[in-house]
Amino acid sequence: VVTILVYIIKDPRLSFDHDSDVMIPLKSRHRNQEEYIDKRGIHVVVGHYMGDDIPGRTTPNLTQELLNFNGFSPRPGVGENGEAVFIQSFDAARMQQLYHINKFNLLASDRIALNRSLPDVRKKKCLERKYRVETLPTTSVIIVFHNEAWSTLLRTVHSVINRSPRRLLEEIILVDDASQRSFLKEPLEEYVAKLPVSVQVIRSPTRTGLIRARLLGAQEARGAVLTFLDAHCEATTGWLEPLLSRIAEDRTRVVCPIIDIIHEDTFQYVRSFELHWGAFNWNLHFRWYTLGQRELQERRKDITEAYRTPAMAGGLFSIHKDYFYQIGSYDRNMDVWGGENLEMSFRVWMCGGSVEIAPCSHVGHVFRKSSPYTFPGEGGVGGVLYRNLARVALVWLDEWAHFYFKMNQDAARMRDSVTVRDRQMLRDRLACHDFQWYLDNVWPEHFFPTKDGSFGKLRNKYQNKCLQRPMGRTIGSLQPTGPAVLKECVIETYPPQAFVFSKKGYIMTDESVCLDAPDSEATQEPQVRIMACSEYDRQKWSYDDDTLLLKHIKSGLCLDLPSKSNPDTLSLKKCDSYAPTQKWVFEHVEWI
Ligand code: LR7
Ligand code: MN
Repeated sequence: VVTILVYIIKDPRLSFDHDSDVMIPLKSRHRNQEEYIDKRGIHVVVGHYMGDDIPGRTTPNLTQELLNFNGFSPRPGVGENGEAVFIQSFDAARMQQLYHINKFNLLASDRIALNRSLPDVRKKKCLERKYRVETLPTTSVIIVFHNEAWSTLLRTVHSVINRSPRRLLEEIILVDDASQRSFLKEPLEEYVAKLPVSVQVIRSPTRTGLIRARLLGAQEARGAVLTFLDAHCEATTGWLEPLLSRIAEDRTRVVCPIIDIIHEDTFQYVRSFELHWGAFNWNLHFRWYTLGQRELQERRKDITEAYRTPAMAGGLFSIHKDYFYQIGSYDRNMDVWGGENLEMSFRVWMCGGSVEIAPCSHVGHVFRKSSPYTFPGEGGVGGVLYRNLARVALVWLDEWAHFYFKMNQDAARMRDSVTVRDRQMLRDRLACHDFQWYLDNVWPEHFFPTKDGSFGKLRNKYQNKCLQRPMGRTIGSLQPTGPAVLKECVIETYPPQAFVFSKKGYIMTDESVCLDAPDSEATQEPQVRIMACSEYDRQKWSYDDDTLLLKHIKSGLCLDLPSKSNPDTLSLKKCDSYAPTQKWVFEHVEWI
């Protein structure tokens, strides 16, 4: 369950670093918890409480009373300026108990003011940009939620009210997707009635999922633009103008902010990277990857300019209301969670619009490692998610739908249980481009097989084993990089042993990792590894069908078995067409 729901998440450069506060580290009693005495002499416990990991606490003790308890009690100064909140050891048990409710540190969130201050994380250049507010369209901010915490939901609302020009903020629409918490009923309505901006609460009588909940909200919206946010966000200064001004220039743009990180343990506001865009892997799971070459070039000219992205994360974006309906709103047959972000990204791109990121707009989001709510529907979380993704594939992926189902047994099982006629008709009606066009034009850096590259296994003739990429991409880790190793060939389609040999000479596989070796000048014995695809020459290879040699173009050396001095990874040696260890067979795998 956990891995399915994981999105980016941690770039080591971003991970929360509290070393600077540490005076005396202490040995913690729990695996996922750090304790120390800080500079002020206070005993600090930093929880990384991932619920079930805590020994002796496999079943969270969540009583109805606890779930309905709104413990919100802010303490002056806590978390101001986006700073981290530390919970002291005498509150650790409470923190642990509350963590399970929303899968973030609720106790920390409840101690932070609803209108806390945040740093202005924008690049200096962004401050020089002037927007003519009177010329921008108004927006309705739509926030859907299911059993959200009081403090995170209302901090989202307050941050929007406090940091949006009043003229532009038509209203806020809260859509309650059948929450069961009593404080989200009348108390919420009473609270929002006193706010200086119109805030409506719309209730779905039954659990409908975030996709249909957003449609309910959109239906009531009066603003010219719809701006969607998750229910645990914080908007920073100047967030709205960059989004609306792009849409004012061109209604067919769907614009996302930079999504910063609100740390799930400390609620620290952590600025996120700007050199990434959104895309997806062979499982159709959303990923952040390094920006494409074209966009990197463009950004050198002006770092404040919005840039294109192949896909959006899904939760935070603005879209013109008329365009939202013109382009087919959402697929209302998608349930609960997942897939709608790629569905909308493909649809918008392929049917004439664009999806982009405005780097001067920053909004924080609480990223969690697991989901706190149920996934009603057959098959639980997997069933729901893969039914949604099967719909995406069947409507938008053309030949690659076949590839998708081949690589993903979970999705393949759902294939026959979904009907997508209405969405296919929409695609016809809008006369959209095909997926080939999308790959060529929107995401030329992709690592999917195409008709003019080869796709298959790379078998070493001497050892009779196959190249395999490093495994796993566990929670918080980045792309699966590491040594290039040979493993027993798996007969069936096995994604870790499937490689695309592109026309440009890259040998790449899922998660955008490539066979890589440094230039010969760089080291005595060049190391072959699987690294993030970079489009550098060091990742270019050429294969000779006759000699079966696989040559690293930059060094002029050939791929060989590991050497004695470096037994853990493949090596490059002087090319020798008589050397049996240098013979590679590229075994074609059918993907269409
Ligand atoms: O049944 C549900 N009903 C709901 O109203 C399930 C969820 N929801 C609400 C929920 O309370 C929350 O406000 O929908 C919102 C999104 O749910 P999350 O916060 O559990 O989702 P997420 O942040 O894990 O997931 C990302 O992908 C989702 C795929 O369906 C949605 O597009 C989310 O909006 C999206 N979030 C973001 O894009 C924030 C940045 C994440 C990244 C990368
Ligand atoms: Mn979210």
